[in-house]
Amino acid sequence: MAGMLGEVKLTLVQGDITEQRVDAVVNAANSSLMGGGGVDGAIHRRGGPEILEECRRLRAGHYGKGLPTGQAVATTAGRLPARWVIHTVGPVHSASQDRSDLLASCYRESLRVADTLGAASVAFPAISTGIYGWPVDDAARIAVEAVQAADTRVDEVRFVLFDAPAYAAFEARL
Ligand code: AR6
Repeated sequence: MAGMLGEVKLTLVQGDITEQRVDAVVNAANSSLMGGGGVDGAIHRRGGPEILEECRRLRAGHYGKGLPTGQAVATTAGRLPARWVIHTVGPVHSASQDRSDLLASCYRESLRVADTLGAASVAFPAISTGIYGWPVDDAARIAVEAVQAADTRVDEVRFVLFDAPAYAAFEARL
């Protein structure tokens, strides 16, 4: 499914983010930037060791304390069919605290980094909806609103949803 969201072409795909032919794929990382499960695991597995090498250099430099939640940083995409991986750290869902703005910030900051790279197409997973426990309906609302509100030169934003319920949640928001 595809449509326009302001000036941005928005595409929904059910599938694996590591297979996307786009300029940049976004990784649902953690602050350590040292890999993990879910999307993060898949990206490092298929992208190969070059990505982790660059993450290590980031940790040795500007990101000595790790990448803060809601921020984003780019590395090579290694062997993936994309040019860059933009790593962002979603918030862990909390029932007692509203962390929505941190989740929106992941989308905003990833698009800002994409602009600095000159990336025209960017694929996002449903950040925070796996291990970090965010209910997918709410995460879809936040993601779509954040992309809609973003001031970006990116032409195409692709949401890549792993399963049918996540796809349906995003479809309902468009
Ligand atoms: N392609 C697209 N979507 C996927 C893929 C894939 N290959 N694999 C899983 N998903 P998660 P989070 C979906 O857990 O919640 C890691 O350990 C998945 O079904 O990857 O932000 C990191 O290192 C879910 O809908 O990310 C962090 O520690 C969505 O992607 C932590 O997990 C996000 O699930 C981040 O947790």
